[in-house]
Amino acid sequence: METIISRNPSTGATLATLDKTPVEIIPTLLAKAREAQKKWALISPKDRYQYFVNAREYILDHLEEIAELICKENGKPKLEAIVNDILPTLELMTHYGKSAADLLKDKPIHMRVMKHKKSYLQYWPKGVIAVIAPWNYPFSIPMGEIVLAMLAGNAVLFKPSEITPLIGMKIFEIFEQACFPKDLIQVIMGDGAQGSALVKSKVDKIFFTGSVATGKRVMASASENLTPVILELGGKDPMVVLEDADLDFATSAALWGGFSNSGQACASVERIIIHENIHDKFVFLLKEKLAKLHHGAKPGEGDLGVATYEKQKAIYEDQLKELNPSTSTVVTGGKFSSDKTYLEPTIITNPPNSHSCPLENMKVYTDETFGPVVAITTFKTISEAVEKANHNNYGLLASVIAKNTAVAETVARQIEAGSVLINEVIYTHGLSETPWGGLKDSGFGKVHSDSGFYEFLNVRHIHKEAWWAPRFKSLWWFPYTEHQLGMFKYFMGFMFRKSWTQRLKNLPPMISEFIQMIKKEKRL
Ligand code: TXE
Repeated sequence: METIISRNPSTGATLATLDKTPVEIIPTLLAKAREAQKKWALISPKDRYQYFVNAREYILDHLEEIAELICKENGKPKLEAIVNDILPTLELMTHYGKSAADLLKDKPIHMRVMKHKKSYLQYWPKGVIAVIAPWNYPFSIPMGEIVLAMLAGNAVLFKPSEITPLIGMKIFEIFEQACFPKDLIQVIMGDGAQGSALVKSKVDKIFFTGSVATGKRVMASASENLTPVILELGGKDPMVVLEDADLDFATSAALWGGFSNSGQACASVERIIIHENIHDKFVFLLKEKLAKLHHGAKPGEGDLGVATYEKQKAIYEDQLKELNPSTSTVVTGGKFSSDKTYLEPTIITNPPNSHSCPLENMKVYTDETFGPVVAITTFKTISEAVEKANHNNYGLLASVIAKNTAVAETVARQIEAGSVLINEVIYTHGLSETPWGGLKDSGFGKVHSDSGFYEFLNVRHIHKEAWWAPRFKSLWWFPYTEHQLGMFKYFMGFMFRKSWTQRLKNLPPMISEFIQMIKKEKRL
């Protein structure tokens, strides 16, 4: 049997060797999931929530163990494992566990004209959802989708990243220990081969988080079965710092935005676009604060983690080798640690007094780094800041830092991104109620929020007579006649003319045509 190896990125040590799921059994897993889903869909949302209460208890009882596993397999500090991965998952289980019943209720549609009819929307689960997850937030990203999928009444086939398979197994174990019905969630262990087979397997919807290149492959392959997809891809997220910004606040925001999770977040601050008058002071302060952060001696300790995925290092090398002193200044960092487990946190900026902004033509400024690197450039006017923020293929998240929040908001409202945070960075993926998802190369569709919840549901429009309305044959049914045609022409004049006098003029002939139509023509 083929295997994948889980490694500790801080030490390189092998943590476990796991069997890959043979691709030929994926149809069987899907069939089992379908059976489990049918029964699960019959359980009320309130009763489904009780399962999540059990899952929450299990997570809290095993908090240390889960957090340590995340640190060991992903290489992030323990505080990040607890605060960024586990805490948002507990809140999501709670918020949507409680609100699912309301969200799943039928929703009436108010109609302007057809008052004698009633319309409403009825929601029902999609069926079996494929969740294909990355390694950077190996707990909170897949949990965000698995939890909502199951609360909405679906079963899940979950493929964790091959870089963090043990955390994938732990997620499965949580639901197993919380006594969720058998086969409601199943794990498919493996890499691109298993991911690709899952995409082709006729699941009912695919939630993919990962790189742009793989996202495009997933979408192309899903089109064979017309399987709907949600793509959560990368980012090159800008932070715009306006001239009035408090520099202590702004640099602390940039520090956490750029270097938490070792910069391995699609929402990391990778570009800083700062007013030229405050650039030098900002860079000085940011460097000073960065020097105070440290890597832990053991996995989970310290402020900074390591590079989770070996292959990311080649991207860092490629982007850094393009830099030279005439085009860009490496303020700090730019080298790998002696044991090569991480890139030193790196600040890059334009050379002093550079007005041509050459940095903006370089990969470190245009392409996703997904590492502990921030690239700084300056602006003179607000429109220039907006233009620079938008001059990128990605559009996931952006931040605006300023004292005057009204001005910050005018900037925010012009930035091409799925979320723009004013005086905040990154963190809204951790909120249950707010939507997450980008545009341009960052993908499409929303996760989290009520919009994200409805992504897991089919919607059926039911149309019927109002309880008080007499039943009659609709006026546009056969046969087609002169009086019928006349009546509809006057009806349009009555409904849509600009002036009320004109409208009222259409009323008598409309009624007359209607009476003649009813009296003289036998409706079929
Ligand atoms: O992603 P991949 P990787 C981006 C970021 C980073 C890059 C590398 O740009 O540099 O991804 O991460 C599975 N059909 N983000 O290489 O390869 C794969 O096994 C179906 C952004 O891990 O796209 C894994 O489970 N699935 C992101 C998942 O897809 C396939 C977070 C992602 O793998 C597949 C992480 C295929 N053909 C990385 N091939 C974010 N937006 O948060 C692979 N997979």
